[in-house]
Amino acid sequence: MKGKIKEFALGLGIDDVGIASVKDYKSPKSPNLESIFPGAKSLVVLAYKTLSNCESNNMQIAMSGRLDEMQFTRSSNYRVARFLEKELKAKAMTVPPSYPLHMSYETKGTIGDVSLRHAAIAAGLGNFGRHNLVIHPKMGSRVIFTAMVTDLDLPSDPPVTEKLCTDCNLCVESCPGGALNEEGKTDDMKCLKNSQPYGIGGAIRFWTKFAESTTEDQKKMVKDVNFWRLYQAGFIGFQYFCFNCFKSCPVGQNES
Ligand code: B12
Repeated sequence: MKGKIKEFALGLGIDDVGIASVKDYKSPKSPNLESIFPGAKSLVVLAYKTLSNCESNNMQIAMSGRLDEMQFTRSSNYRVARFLEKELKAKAMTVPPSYPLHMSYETKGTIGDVSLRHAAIAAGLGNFGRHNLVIHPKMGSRVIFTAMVTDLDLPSDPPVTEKLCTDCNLCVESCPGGALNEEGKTDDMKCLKNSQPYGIGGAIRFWTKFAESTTEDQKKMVKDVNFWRLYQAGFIGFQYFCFNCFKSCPVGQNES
């Protein structure tokens, strides 16, 4: 069964596939999988090597690469889930690769319904590095993940036991916001300020100022580039302006 799933997924051009039994998925901050999918037994996790766009200092090019990847990864996730349902007569639910995210004062939109890093680790696709990203044994840090929850009773793939992070500290040094200074924790707000300057924080600041301004100043505010950038980020979804921790990691960069 696992072989059939992997053969189908790899045939779509997905770089790697791992399978985790729900028993081995341990993400303390995420909701229980049973609350999402009663009777869930396994996770199928797909790994994709990202393009070199993230290296560009041109943020339109960098983000456009991510959008290409997200389009391919989302459609691949759907196709694998359909394969499970149609060919293997399983029940499968895809999980959000990025958004929608649960919005609440407690989580501030920083906790996914399924943690893809914890799922990837449980599925034998790598382990955490100093940047709190999952490093894949061959592809390194420049991987993104999608996954689906299924009712197929499948055993987990073997975990990656060797340490993949080389402790070079380049990710920590290259973070403009100091978001990685504390080991084992990403300071989300410090990261967000730099990586998504036109995200929710920027939108709240803009609209608060807008509400307090005169009609004349409001007219000026919507003709300002700050508003145009917020507008663009709004329809893109999340527009990243920083990929430093992701691109600075040297692990696996000599492999294709
Ligand atoms: C919300 C979110 C964010 C938020 C909050 C991040 C966070 N603290 O989790 C912000 C906006 C800051 C963010 C930033 C980025 N993100 Co993000 N993000 C997510 C999302 C949607 C949910 C993450 C989540 O649920 N976190 C909450 C819980 C699960 O995390 P946690 O238990 O607190 O664990 C944290 C630490 O405790 C630590 N940790 C936990 N256990 C252990 C154990 C050990 C041994 C160690 C060392 C660390 C460690 O790691 C976590 C980081 O803070 C996921 C997609 C998904 N659904 O999983 C993508 C995801 C995690 N992001 C991803 C990426 C690529 C990024 C960025 C590089 C952005 C970019 N430009 O591409 C940065 C990297 C920031 C970083 N170095 O941590 C990828 C990671 C791929 C990978 N190779 O690991 C994911 C999986 C998206 C995907 N589809 O692939 N992200």
